[in-house]
Amino acid sequence: MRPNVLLLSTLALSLLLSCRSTSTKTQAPPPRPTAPAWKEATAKALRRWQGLRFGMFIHWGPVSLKGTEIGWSRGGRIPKEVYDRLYLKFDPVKFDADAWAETARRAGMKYLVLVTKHHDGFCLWPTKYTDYNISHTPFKRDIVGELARACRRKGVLFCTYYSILDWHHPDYPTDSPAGRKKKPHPNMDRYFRFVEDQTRELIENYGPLGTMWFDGDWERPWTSDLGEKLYAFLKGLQPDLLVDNRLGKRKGKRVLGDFATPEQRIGSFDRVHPWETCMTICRQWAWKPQDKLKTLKECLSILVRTAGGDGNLLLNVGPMPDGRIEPRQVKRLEEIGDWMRKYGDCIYETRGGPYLPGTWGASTCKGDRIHLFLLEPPPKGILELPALPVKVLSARLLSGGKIRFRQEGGKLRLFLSPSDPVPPVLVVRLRVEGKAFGIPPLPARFPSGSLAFHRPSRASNVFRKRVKIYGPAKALDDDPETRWATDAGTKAAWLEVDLGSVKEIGKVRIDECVRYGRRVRKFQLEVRADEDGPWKVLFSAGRMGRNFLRTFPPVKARWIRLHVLQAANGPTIWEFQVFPPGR
Ligand code: FHN
Repeated sequence: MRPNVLLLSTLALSLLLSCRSTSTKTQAPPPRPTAPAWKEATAKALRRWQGLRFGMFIHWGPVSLKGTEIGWSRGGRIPKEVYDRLYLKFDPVKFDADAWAETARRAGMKYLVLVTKHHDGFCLWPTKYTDYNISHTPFKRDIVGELARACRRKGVLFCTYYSILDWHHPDYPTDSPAGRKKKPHPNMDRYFRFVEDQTRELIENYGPLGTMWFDGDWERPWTSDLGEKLYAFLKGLQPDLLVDNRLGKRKGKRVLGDFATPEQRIGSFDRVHPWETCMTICRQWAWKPQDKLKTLKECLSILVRTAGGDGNLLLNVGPMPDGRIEPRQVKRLEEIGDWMRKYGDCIYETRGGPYLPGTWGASTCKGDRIHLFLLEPPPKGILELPALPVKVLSARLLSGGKIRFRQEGGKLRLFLSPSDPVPPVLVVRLRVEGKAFGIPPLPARFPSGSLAFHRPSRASNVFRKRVKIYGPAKALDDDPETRWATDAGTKAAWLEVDLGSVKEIGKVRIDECVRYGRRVRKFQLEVRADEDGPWKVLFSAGRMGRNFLRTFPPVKARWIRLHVLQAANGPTIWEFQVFPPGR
């Protein structure tokens, strides 16, 4: 049979073309490494989650039968063998997932994080990977599953907490109390597979989840490598799953995770890195009879200052052994919800600032609106703030009453006459020209004018050498919420400031932190004009206290030293300010 010339020539031509194309086409550059598939999904999920602003944290388990702290009381206040058998009696017959989800919704909480497994290893879902779980209790029902479905019915985003630290599991190396004991035959490789199996179970059976909150990264057996491996594993299962920063070691520059988790404190103002403060509504994470419940004012103050810092608030409840959230906690959450029903628009989908949060209050912004949350009525009804760099078009006291404003001379003055009775938080809405989020963050107070402001300093002692938090600079920053602190038992200490050049001074203001009592018994102010010269005592005094002011004949000096000679305990100073004569 004659060969098909046309076919052969076609083949030859295409072969030639492909060779030519290879030889003539410039080599395509190697593909640039593309962002992982989950990067975009995570970024979108983060923006959505940040807009939710307020969530419920739930710490619960058989330990509620004892009213002691989950995980931590195992092998401590509760003998291990007793703690580990509590599940055999755990029968929360009044558990009603819809009631919990409704309580969260009514509180204005847009998401809910349930502790599915804490450090004690007990699992609130019928996991296939250990019998130490809810299906082996008298209650048997799947708490995680029921709550996940209830949250979806109520429009509350369901999220989970999972402790990578597990003092109960035989393969995890450490044991109670508090990880101080060692297990006889640990196997971290096998334990890591257990963690992968369980987290997959949670995502596949109850997901998609909003966030997966990990905890327990601080113990040695867990490593950043394991964290990175698990993070990638989870993103592979659910690309838009948000994971907190407790899979890594939270040290150094590269912190693994999608959001930071300041705990029992309000995180610092940060519009760049997402963060969420977790805080207990009482004192203990898990149920504790007669625990101290935060007031409504305390809860609202935490909420507005967290949102004002551009963070989310995860407020924790610890349900009772019968499955109910304690009625007085439900009532407090309902009160918060009343406030959120009025002012939620000033919290949800907002960004923190432009005025930095503090003891005065906080601010959030959205579009051309700035919301000010004042935690105390301003003296004489006049609030003075540094002027905004944009025109203020209007002001309204949303919490009731009249308000006028004037922005001139570098100041924004608000003249308020709040309605009676004064609400726990005064809420002001400003409309400004342009996008409020474009206004660079600014302090809500005026610079003191202190010559020592942010000047180089040193001290004879700093509390546990934690210079970043308690160093002398914290008394020179005009921030009434930061302080220089010294170690307990310190009876004498000094703080020295270099003004940078010889300056004429005539007045000091010293604000002692008296939270722990007026500790300073005797102190003196010393100056010198040159670094090696003798210190000259300007004046001596006994007690210091809050807002200590002293003027003195003008003197020229470059170095100033606040020298505490006698103290009942470690002196601690909110602010040390130095002024020219006549200030
Ligand atoms: O040890 C836990 C504690 O019990 C609680 O779960 C908190 C919540 O963030 N996390 C750990 C302490 O940092």
